[in-house]
Amino acid sequence: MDFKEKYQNLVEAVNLELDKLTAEVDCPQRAIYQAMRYSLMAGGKRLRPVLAMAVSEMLGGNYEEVLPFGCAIEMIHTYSLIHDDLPSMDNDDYRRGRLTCHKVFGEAKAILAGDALLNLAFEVMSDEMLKSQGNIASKAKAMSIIAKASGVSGMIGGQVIDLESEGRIIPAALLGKMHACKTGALIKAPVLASAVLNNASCSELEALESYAENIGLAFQVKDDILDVEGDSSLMGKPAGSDEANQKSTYVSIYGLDESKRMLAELIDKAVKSLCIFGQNAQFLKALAEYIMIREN
Ligand code: GRG
Repeated sequence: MDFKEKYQNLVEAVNLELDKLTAEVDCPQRAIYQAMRYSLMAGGKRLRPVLAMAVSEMLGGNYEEVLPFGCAIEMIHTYSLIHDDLPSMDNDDYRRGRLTCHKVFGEAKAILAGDALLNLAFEVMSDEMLKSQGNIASKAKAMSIIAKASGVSGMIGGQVIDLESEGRIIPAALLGKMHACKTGALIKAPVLASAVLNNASCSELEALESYAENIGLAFQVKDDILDVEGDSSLMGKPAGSDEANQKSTYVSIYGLDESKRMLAELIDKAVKSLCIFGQNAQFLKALAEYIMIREN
């Protein structure tokens, strides 16, 4: 099976599970399901759950066990997008090819839809623990990895550095820290959570940590490049927003050519990190290459 076909199969499994987990319930508060599903089911790349499932398969597990954790991360990711688009944050009108959640449902419901997705993520993971037979400890560890990656030492922390950096040029080290937290943490989380759920050894964990850190940073460098030279119709949101919001990015600090060189170097490092897994790492290696050439 080629890379695209395999990726698509995993995305379909994620979409089916997300659909089940957010099925609308007939109740007076049903409007919140509509707002949650509007953003969640809008067709993102599903990179984070796909990473969790691919790591599981590489380590000899099946992906069904990690799927709820991957879906929980996708819910957290979607909540961050809804809140990031709000007028008090980036004030964006388009996301995933459609109007942003607050543009359709109003600001109050968009805030609540984001909160509800964050909460649901933890409902899903704690339910998995309650269903568990023998491996409660590894599920608790996976949930802890995901909680920390989403919080003050991860995504929210990165967003705070981002907010405080607007309108000024920040040192390269702070830019690296900001992105490791804001974007990198939620890309590393599915890789490490899945490794823990599959009882990975110390050397496997170390290799996967290096892979995840390199693709996490590469993902952001590519995002900054796309914001300058990407096609808005493919990205589902307008390009040029970083410049409009006076953000420090890899491109604004290092320039376009150097950013592209850094991107290729990060992907090379990520691919090399997986050498201990031999042939079994083929899909994850191809996934790293895809991050470099993606158009959305
Ligand atoms: C508001 C709590 C809070 C956090 C915001 C992650 C984040 C912090 C904001 C998202 C905005 C953004 C453009 C982040 C940089 C890179 C990134 C995470 C892009 C979106 O991820 P993709 O490309 O999106 O995986 P899809 O739609 O494919 O899922």
